[in-house]
Amino acid sequence: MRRTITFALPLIVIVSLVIIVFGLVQVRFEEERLMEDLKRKAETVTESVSLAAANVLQHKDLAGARRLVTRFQNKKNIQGCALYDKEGRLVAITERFKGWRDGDQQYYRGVLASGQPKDKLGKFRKSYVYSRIIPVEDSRGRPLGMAEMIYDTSYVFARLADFWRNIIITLVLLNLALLALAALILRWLFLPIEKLTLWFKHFQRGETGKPHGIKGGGEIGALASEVEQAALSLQVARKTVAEEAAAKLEKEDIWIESRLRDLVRARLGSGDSSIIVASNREPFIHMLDETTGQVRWAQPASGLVAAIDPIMRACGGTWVAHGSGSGDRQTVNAKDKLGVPPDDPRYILKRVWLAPEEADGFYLGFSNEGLWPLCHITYTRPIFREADWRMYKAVNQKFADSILEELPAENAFVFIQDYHFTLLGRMIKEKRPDATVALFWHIPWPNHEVFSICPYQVEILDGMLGCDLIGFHVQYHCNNFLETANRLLECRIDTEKNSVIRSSKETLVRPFPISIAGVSGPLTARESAETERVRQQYGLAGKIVAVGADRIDYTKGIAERILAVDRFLEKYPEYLGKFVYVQLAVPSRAKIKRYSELLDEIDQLVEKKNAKYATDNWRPIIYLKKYFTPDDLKPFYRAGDLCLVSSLHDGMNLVAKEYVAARSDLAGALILSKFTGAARELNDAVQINPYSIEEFADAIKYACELPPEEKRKRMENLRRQIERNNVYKWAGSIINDLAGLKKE
Ligand code: ADQ
Repeated sequence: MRRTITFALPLIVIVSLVIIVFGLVQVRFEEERLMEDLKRKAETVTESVSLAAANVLQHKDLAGARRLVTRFQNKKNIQGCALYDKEGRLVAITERFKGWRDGDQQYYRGVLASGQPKDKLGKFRKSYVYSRIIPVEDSRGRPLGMAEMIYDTSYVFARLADFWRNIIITLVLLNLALLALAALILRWLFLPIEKLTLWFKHFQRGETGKPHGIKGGGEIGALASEVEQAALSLQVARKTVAEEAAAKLEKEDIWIESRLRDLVRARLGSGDSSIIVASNREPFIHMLDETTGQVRWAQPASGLVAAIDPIMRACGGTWVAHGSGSGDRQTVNAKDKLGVPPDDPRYILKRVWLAPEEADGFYLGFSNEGLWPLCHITYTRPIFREADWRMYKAVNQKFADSILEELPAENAFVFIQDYHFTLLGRMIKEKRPDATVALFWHIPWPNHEVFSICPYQVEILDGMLGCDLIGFHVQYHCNNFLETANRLLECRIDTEKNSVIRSSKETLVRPFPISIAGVSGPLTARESAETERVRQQYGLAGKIVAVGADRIDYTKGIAERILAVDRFLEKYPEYLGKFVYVQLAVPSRAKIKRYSELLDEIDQLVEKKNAKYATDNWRPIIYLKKYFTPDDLKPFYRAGDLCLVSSLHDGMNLVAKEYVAARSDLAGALILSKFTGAARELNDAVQINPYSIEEFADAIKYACELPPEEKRKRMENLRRQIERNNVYKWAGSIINDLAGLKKE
């Protein structure tokens, strides 16, 4: 009933308003018409009475006057007549109006003095009355007195009341009819459509066995039958794809995009939308240009996005992330979703909205002022605020709720990214214990002593152990995690299986070194031209060029790099005028004090070192502080004879891999900090300790002077390593481990 009323309410309001306005106009019109009639009648009657009255008043015939006024006593409509002498005194009045305007001598004298008829609306006892009075004169125009007609106007109001009653009855009947109509439309049209939508929603989530329950023919029955047919075809197609994928998998052994897609279909089963990825950073951000009002999109500078986006492009599915762009809300549908990449949609991005105080507490505060410095050993003190922790928990819950809405009925697979969501695994499992949940930790995991300073250590570890699988980049971080769980939590460690068992729930802990999509093929003419353009634009032609590309973060060792370039030029002056270092750097987390201080520190350092060495046509450091698209970065990588990666601590570091991938010419040398996860795999890089500026400076010289053949060999090995261990293999290994786990 409530739905029917809600549905019919707008119509009822509109119809009622129209009828009421119409009624008001009609009543006003009717009232005016009735009063006009009455006045006309009063005018005629007073005129006719005045002749008889003249006679009676001239002869002071009191009996005649009484007879005259009594003639109006028995009229059907309540009316009366009064006669007055020339002083305005009452001579005779119809019986029922006795007491009429007693004492209102002034009024009568006024009429006598003006010699003009007068009419008036007024009240007599409880009735509304209308009166008309005219002066009576003899044949020579001398005043004899006055004659007055009085009418009870109650019948006018009675007529209007009748009118209103009819309008209200019409209104009630019409609204009842509208309600009945609404109930019929709902019953015959909307309820079946709603039923069908719900059925299809369940079907999409994998509940394919239920009937939709819509019976009967007609348009709705036909629609239901068509939808059922389409759903059936989809079900059959999905099964075929999964079987074909399983068959193909057995044949192939190289990890490429299509192999991963086949693996997902074969192992995770239920179709295109089976993977749900959760991360704080969204893979595509929409920004509103305030001046033009246009919305532009970009891919954020993030190693996580660089790694997961190719996987989602390959497998489809839904990526749930914080919608942080100023144009994000304008580009989603009613369910906060959009297809991405925006120019060629391959998977779904679902945006979760956070209020500024939520984003500050969860992202800037707890995640980046607390957990980030806690896990990176760079001697930046972590800050833990209770208010930030509360926001962190609330935002984890918000993401959990959003993800739970998306989970299919069966074969649900959630892949959580990073330190922003330590509690998410447990929250999802509480509602959907059947879901398979994996967490990948993109940053290092410190030893238990370091981690034990975190005031929320137990909640964090417990939240993470809600997952079925936790992945780190390297075995060393897995060991640190197992040791941390063992020391700080009530649990058992299975050293054979590398797993943690807590309250009879087992969580596997495994190393999965993340990577990029693969290496690029031989240079195209367009790519060579772009590289040349970059060389010309920045005056790099004929110079030895070193490049670095980073989010501006204190873990990346950017300042140490500049100091090393300074020491290199100081120690080996033969390179003055010949060596250029190009630093591409995009600011990040600039609202945090430590990051804004770092921005200033780098600005000043670059300025100081350039001032120290610059000549009229050369400066040693080119600092390009802005965002570059992945395609814009490549010509710089290709122009760089060296790439400098000097992180003080880094989970993996994808820039090192991107540089190697771009060097299909096999030229170029990679200088890589030994404190990156990448250093474990990229053995042919020139490895350095970035804290040792002297060693770093010497490594630059060493790399500059590597014989071309040696460079070539090293680059070949590096590229082979990346080609074999690409991001599809990374994702494939995680999915294989999870699928095995499901069987167990
Ligand atoms: P990040 O700390 O973001 O990633 P990294 O792996 O180096 O670090 O990735 C940075 C990404 O930003 C790269 O894809 C790079 O191309 C891009 N980038 C750098 N400079 C840029 C610029 N000026 N403009 C635009 N883009 C730029 C975290 C961990 C890493 C881990 C990744 C993946 O800290 O250790 O390797 O996740 O797991």
